Amino acid sequence: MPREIITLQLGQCGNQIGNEFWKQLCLEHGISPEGILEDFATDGTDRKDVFFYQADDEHYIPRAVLLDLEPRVIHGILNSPYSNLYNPENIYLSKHGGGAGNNWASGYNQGFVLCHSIAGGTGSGMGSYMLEKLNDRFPKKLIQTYSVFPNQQEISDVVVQPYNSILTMKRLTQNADCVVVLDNTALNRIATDRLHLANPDFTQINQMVSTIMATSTTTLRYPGYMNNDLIGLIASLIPTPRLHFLMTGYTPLTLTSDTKAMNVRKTTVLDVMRRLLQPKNIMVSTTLRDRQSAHCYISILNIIQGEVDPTQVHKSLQRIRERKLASFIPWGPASIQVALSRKSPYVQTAHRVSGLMLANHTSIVTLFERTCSQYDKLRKREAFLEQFRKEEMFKENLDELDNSREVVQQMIDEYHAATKPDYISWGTHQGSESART
Ligand SMILES: Nc1nc2c(ncn2[C@@H]2O[C@H](COP(=O)(O)OP(=O)(O)OP(=O)(O)O)[C@@H](O)[C@H]2O)c(=O)[nH]1
Ligand SMILES: [Mg+2]
Repeated sequence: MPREIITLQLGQCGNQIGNEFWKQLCLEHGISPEGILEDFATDGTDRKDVFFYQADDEHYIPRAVLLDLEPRVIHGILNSPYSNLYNPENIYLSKHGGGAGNNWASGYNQGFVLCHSIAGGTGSGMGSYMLEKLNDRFPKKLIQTYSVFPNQQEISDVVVQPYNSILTMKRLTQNADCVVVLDNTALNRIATDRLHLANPDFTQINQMVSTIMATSTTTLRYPGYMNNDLIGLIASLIPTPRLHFLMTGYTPLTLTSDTKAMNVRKTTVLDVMRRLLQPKNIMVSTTLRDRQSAHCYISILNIIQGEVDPTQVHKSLQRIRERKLASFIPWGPASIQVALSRKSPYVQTAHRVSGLMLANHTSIVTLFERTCSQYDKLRKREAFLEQFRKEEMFKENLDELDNSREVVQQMIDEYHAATKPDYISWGTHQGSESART
């Protein structure tokens, strides 16, 4: 039964984080930068075929499509040791190449992963277009994204960032099944506070990103007894379709370039699960409480790797419940799932146990609300709209912007509603309203 995943990398950010992801996957599966299986890795029981396919000469090629409207980043990849890893037919550097989607999509079975930023032009605009097209053409396929949100503490030279973000967030709401939110604000904070980097650059930030991406896919690549397909993984985290924006946490964090081991004394399953619940380890900048809502978890999936005694897992979950270390939605059962995952035998780590948390938490809206308020300020002043008005979609009017803002607001409202006990009936109310119109 095929369970392949196609990765689409769009724009600078999408291609940079995508490339880091493939480097990490090559390391974990014992594949050289040229795609050749290393001698030490020939009898592995991992699933290389989820993300790679084999050419006629057996060398491994990522199922990745690289797209950008400017050549610099992709040229960089093609001038790196990984230049021969990718299938050159799947690299598109111009608008005209982007439409030839047929050859890579047909025949593959499980789903799509899209890597992009929401704030630039290519990853957000072309990413939105791809999301709509994939949804149209493959309505039953799962679409997951890794979406990078801009650093809100940084003055951007892209003045239209809030417009781009809102337009993209509409598509992420309507056309993706699952969005893993990667928040540059939080990633920078973690790099500064936890990794003690004075001025973190994208290479360092992207190492964290690739750790998250690689770990979130380990259960697919190293099959165990649960969560070894994308659908199962997502179904457990997303109980209602629109609340599909996930935050992540990882511990212990180290940089691969860092030779000094982390100053964590010991790592047990309980330590790891407790640390994952601490706001300082969460890679999205949110406020856990605000005027409208006491935010809470909708669901949690912890992927734990390393030397784990399964009985410890049960004890840890009990401890978390007893001590109320996490608050959960009032309309359903507290859902913390734990997947114990094998890890690559070829990559050495300093810690006995490590963990990734994928969490569906209502406080993600505080990030979206900040984006909306930036948007509202610009929109009210009608600032920087000339470039938009030149494009077909905005020639007549700016309805698409206003509509996108509404779609994002409805999604935000639903997250707030999910903090309340009567969320289930809020859902029916919305449903009957849309049925009437
Ligand atoms: N984490 C991370 N963020 C990035 C990276 N490169 C760019 N960004 C963020 O992405 C946003 C800018 O989008 P880009 O990906 O550069 O733009 P693009 O998709 O190439 O679109 P163009 O405007 O057409 O160049 C900003 O918020 C940047 O902070 C990266 O390698 N890693
Ligand atoms: Mg670019």
